[in-house]
Amino acid sequence: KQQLEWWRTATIYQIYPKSFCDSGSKGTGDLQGIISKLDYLKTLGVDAIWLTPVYRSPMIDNGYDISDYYAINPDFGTMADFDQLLAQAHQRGIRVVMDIVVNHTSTEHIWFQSALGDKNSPYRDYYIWKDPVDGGVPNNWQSKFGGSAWALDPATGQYYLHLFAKEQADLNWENPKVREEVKAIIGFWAEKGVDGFRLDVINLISKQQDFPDDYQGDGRRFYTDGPRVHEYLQEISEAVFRKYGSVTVGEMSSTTLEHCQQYSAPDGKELSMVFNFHHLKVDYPNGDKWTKAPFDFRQLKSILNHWQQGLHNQGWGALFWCNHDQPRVVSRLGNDQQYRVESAKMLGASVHMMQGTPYVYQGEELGMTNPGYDSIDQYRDVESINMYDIMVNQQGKSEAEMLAILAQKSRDNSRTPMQWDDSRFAGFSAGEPWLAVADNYPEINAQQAVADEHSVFHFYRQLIAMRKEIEVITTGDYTDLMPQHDRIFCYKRESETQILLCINNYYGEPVECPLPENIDLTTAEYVLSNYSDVSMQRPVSRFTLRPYESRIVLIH
Ligand code: TEU
Repeated sequence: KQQLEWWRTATIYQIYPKSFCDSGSKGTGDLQGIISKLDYLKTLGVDAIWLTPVYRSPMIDNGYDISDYYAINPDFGTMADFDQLLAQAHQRGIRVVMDIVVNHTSTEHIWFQSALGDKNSPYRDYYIWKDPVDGGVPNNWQSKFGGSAWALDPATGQYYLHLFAKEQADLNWENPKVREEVKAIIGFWAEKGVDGFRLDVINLISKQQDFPDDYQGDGRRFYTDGPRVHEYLQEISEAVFRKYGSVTVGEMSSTTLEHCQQYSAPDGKELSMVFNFHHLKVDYPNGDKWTKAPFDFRQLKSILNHWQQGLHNQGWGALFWCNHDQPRVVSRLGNDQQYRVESAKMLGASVHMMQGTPYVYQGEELGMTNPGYDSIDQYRDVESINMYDIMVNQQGKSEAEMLAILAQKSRDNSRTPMQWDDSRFAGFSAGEPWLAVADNYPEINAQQAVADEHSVFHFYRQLIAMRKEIEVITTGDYTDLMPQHDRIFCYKRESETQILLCINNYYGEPVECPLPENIDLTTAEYVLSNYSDVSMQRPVSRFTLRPYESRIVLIH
């Protein structure tokens, strides 16, 4: 049997350095702070850490606007600090994955600074410039942060494309010099010993070259999974990823299963695995993120099922609920009050027993919650502030309504400082944090969790360990046993030698659970549950699931 690549049985921990740990009193996290927490991560049992960008940046989009790909942002420390982090992680058997943002650069990058205002700059063609149309923007594409996707270069009268903030100018991947620059950047970090790369919105890099108006949407269909994206990825993979044996995960915005089967095909011609976000839009009524709404449970299961079946033996998915762009999952899909611990564990079990590579976002292993901010002054995220301005100041939505939407949907929900202990500022920093700590840090923090064997932390530690011990989790096929049930998510994993059932009540009321009669439980055992009295029981076909109860059954 072919030797499985390490990342097929691994769990990767996402660190948002600005909010992880401050070694001093700046109020923002840094690399030395991460080094000080590597033993905590070793205890959790994660195999790798993914750092969101720590390169030099004006921090308009918290590092996703890079002004120098070869330098560390002094806010986070020095290159010597980075080298120390890499060495200290490797000493503990923890690999390091870096974030590569090459769909766009900061407008403070020297390439853009040279190109701006000078059509003859050797870097002008690194970006996407268009003449005005009817005296205005070249087409009607919208930025994902609100407003037009075009900004004017007054000196030349041309516009440049920015799919995100106007300070994030899209690179022109049609230009082979841009592709050579990208290979050099990734090669520099791979040569230092970085073990892999998370590729930011990498499926947006190929734009349809006639840049047509979009009369059915915001323009994304003319650049998402674009005409040459697979060609570009194969070129970079051939030149760098396969040369260094890097693990790679592509962040695929608004993508399709078919494209993701090609992006993450077992032949390794493009990437190791993909992030897709369809399952995280089931509380976006009509696809609109900026509406307060409950999530659609059946749609959630249908999407998870579609991707599990679609990638089995045809690709490889990242399994995740949380990241630095998403609200805290226990507040979003669970119950962050009466059943916070039970629902956080149940949600963890739901994805960790699937096929793919799980990603744990900092604080998810503690059951950290949304902070519930009640003033726009508490927010820092460029997207949230832009949308507040558009919806309140331009569209006239009430401030109270917009604050309720932000409290549910803002990206800052997951960016609150990591809660380490019950000391001031939750042990995150010795100074006032850049973003307010959630009020519940005295009860919800790592120190308390590590000391409590029934904490979410130790439940996640067991999930991570199970992936290495129970082979069917990695290789088995996937079947949803109750796709129509409106409260239970129950799926089966099956290989030649094992069957595993993952049974989850997604709601706060008890519910009868009728397992299919054809499942033989004679040799079955409960291997994990979020209710401590389950492990001594023998699995049966009919039982009651308590609020947010999760049971994992193994049949040998
Ligand atoms: O995110 C891209 C992306 O699809 C999301 O940002 C989404 O569009 C956004 O959250 C609006 O809902 C990546 C990074 O993860 C994000 O932090 C950056 O802001 C973005 O790219 C631009 O680099």
